[in-house]
Amino acid sequence: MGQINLSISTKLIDDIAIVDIHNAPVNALSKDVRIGLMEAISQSIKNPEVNAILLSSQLSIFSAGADISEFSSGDLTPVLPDVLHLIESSSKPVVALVNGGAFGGGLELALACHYRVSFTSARVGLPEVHLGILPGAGGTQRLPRLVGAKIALDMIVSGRPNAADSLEGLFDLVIEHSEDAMTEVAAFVQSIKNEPIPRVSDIPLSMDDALEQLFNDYADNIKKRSRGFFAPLKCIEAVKHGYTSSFDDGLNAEKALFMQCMQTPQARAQQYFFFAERSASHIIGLPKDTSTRVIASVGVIGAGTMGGGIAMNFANVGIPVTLLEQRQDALDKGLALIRKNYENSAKKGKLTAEQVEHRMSLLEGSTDYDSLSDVDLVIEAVFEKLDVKQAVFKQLDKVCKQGAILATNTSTLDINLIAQATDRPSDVIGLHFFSPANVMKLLEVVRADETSNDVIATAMKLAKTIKKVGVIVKVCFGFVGNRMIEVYAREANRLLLEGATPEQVDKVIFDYGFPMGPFTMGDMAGLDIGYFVRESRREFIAHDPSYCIVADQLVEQGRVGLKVGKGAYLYEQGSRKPVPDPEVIRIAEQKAKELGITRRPSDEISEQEIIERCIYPLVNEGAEILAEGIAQRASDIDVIYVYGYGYPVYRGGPMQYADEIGLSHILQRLQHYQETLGEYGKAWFTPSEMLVQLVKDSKTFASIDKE
Ligand code: 3H9
Repeated sequence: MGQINLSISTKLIDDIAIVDIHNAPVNALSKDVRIGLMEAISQSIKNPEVNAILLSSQLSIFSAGADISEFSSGDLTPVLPDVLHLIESSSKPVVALVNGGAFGGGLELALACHYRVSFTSARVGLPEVHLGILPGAGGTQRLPRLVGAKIALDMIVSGRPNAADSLEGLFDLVIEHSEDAMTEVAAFVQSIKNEPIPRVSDIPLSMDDALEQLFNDYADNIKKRSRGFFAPLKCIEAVKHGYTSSFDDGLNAEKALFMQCMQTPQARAQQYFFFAERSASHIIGLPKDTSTRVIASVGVIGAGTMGGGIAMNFANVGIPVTLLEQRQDALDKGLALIRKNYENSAKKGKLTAEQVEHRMSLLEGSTDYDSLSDVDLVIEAVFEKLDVKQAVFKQLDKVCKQGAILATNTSTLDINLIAQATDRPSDVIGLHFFSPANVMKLLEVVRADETSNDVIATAMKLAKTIKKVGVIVKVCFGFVGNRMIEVYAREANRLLLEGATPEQVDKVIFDYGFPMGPFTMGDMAGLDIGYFVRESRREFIAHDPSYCIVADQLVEQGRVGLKVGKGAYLYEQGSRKPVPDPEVIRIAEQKAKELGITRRPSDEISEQEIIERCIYPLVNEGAEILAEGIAQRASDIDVIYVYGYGYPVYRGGPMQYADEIGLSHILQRLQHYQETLGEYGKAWFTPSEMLVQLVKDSKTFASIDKE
C-alpha cells in the first residue's frame, strides 16, 4: 500500500483498500492513471489483508473521463476497457465513491465497479457525443442494464449530465456530503464485503417490439435534431446492439463503432473545439493573478431588442439591472418585450411564474442618466453611429462612479474613438453580444488600446457568470466576427449577380451545416442592418461597384427582410418560411447587365463552387485577422464562428475546416478565383500572406496556435 505513481495512491483502512485518484485538475484517466489503477487493483486483489476495494478521488470531481488530449497521440495502452475488465472481474468487491462529477470514461469506470455510492451533489453523464464519438469503455452496454434503454439513450445521445440522485438504478447508495459521509461509506463497504459479487455485465438484456419501436423512433427523431452529425446515430446503434447480442459481443460492437467515429473529421473537429473553447479564456500576456472588479449591478442603455436581451442575461443570474431609455414609452415597450420573452419561456416550462416575477423585479427602468451613478458596469446598446455613442460615453463619464466599467455593444465602430470621449479610457471596453443577446453564447470582448488588464479580466470572468463564452479580440472594423461575415455576405451576393439563386446558395450552406443560408439569415436579421454598415464605409468598398448591389437595391425598395414580409425572399403574412421571388432574380439580371457581369445558368454554379466562394474567403480573412493580431489564435476565430454565427461545430470552425481539408488546397482555390474572376477576383481573392507562408512552411493554423 502507498503511492503507486503520481496519480494513484492506496491505503488500507481495516480490511478495505482505498484506491485514490489524484490527477488534477479533473482526474482525466490519463496513461499514468490507467497504469496506476491496474497496479493498485491487482495488488489489492493479491493482498490477503484486503476484503474490499473502495475507488475514490482526492479531488472534488470523481473523473472527467478519458484524457482527450491523448486521443491524437496514438499510445493509449493500457486501454481503458482493459482496466475496467480487470476491475469488473476482480474476485474482491470494488465500490466506486462518486463524490463529484463522473463523466464519460469516469462514469464508465464507476459502471464497471460492483457497487456505486454517490453524493447527492454529484453530476454524471456520458458526454462523448460532443466529442464526435460514443462511450467506448462499456458505457453503451452497462448503462442501459442499470437505468433502462430510454434513460440510457437520453444520456448517451444528448451527452447532457444528470444529477446522481435523479437516476434510479444507477447507484446503490446516494448520501448527503456531510461530515459523517465517510463513516456511512465505510459501513456500506463493510456491509457488502462478504456478499456475492454483482456484475453489471451479468444483467440480461433482450429486445422486444416496444424496444424496437423505441430505437426506431429515437433514430428518426435524432436524424432531424442532429442534422449532419455522425456520432448520435452511432450511439443509438451501439446501445441497440446490447439488446440483440451478448455483453461481450455488445462490447465488441461498441469498440468498432467507437473506432469508426474516432476516425472521422467530425471527431477531430469536435475534440479540437473542446480545447479551443477552453483556450479562449486564456489571455496571452495577462498575468494569472490580475485582480477583477466586483460587478454587483449593471446599467444597460437602450431598451430595444439588443439592450433588452443584454439586460436579461444579468437578471437571469440575479444581477440587478437599470435599463435606461430616452423616452418612457420606449422603456415601457422594452420592458414589456422582456416580460413577454420570460413568459414565453414559462409557457415552455423553462421558468416558473415566480422566476419570471423575480427576474422582472431585478429590472428597473429609468429615463435619467443619474440613475447610473452607482452601477458597477454600464453597457450601451444605442444606435450604431459613432457620434451618438460618443455622446453617450461623454454623459457616462460625468455620471458614473470611479471604477465603473464603461462598455459598448458596438459591432463595428472604433472603440478607441469611443473611449476618447471619456477621461477614463482605461475603463472602456467592448462587449459585443450577438442577437438574440439572451440566447447566443458568444461574447466578443473587445480590448481597446488603453483598456486596463483588470477591466479585461473582469469582462472575461463576467462572460462566464452570465454563461457566455468570452473571446478576446482587438479593435478593427467589425472585430473578428462581423469583419469576416462581410466577406461571406459579399460573396453570396456576388454569386447572385453571376447567376445563382438565393435558395440555391442557402441550400448549399444549409447542407454544409449552418442553421440557415446567408440570404435567409440576412432577411431574418434585417437587410437594413448590413446596409447601414455599408453606408458607413462606402469609401472602402467603392472600388467594387458590384459589392452587395442586389442587397442595396432591395433595401432601397423597402424590402428589408422578414419584418416587412419581403427581402431576398417573400414571406406570407405571419409566416417565416422564405418563398423564392422572381423579382430578386430580375434585379440581379439587371444589375449584372449594368455592370457587364457575365451570368451563368444557375445549374452551372456547382455546390463546390458555392462552398469555395463563401467559406474559403472566410479562412483568408481569418488569416489576415491573425496576422494583424486582432485575434489571439486561430482557434479563437473558430469559437467566435461556432458560437456567434452557427458554423457547424462538427467542422470545428473555418480555421479548423481549412486545416482539415488542407491549406494548400485553400490557397490554390483562392488563386484560381483570383485569376478567373477578373477585376473582382483581383480585388477580393488575393491570398493572405500568412496563408501563403503557412503553405510554404507546411504548417497549419493549429500548429501556429501551439507555437
Ligand atoms: C471518454 O471518456 C472516452 C471514453 O468513453 C472511452 C475511452 C476509451 N481530458 O472544462 P474546464 C481540462 S472521452 C483532458 O475548464 P470546468 C480542460 O481542458 C471524455 N483534459 O473545467 C481544462 O484545461 P485548461 C469524456 C480535460 O470545471 C481543465 O481540464 N468526458 C478533460 O468548467 C479544466 O476544465 C468529457 O467530455 C478531459 N477529459 O468543467 C468531459 N476535461 O485549464 C470533458 C477537462 O488547460 N470535461 N479537461 O484549459 C468537461 O466537460 C469539463 O471539463 C468538466 C469540468 C465538466 C469536467
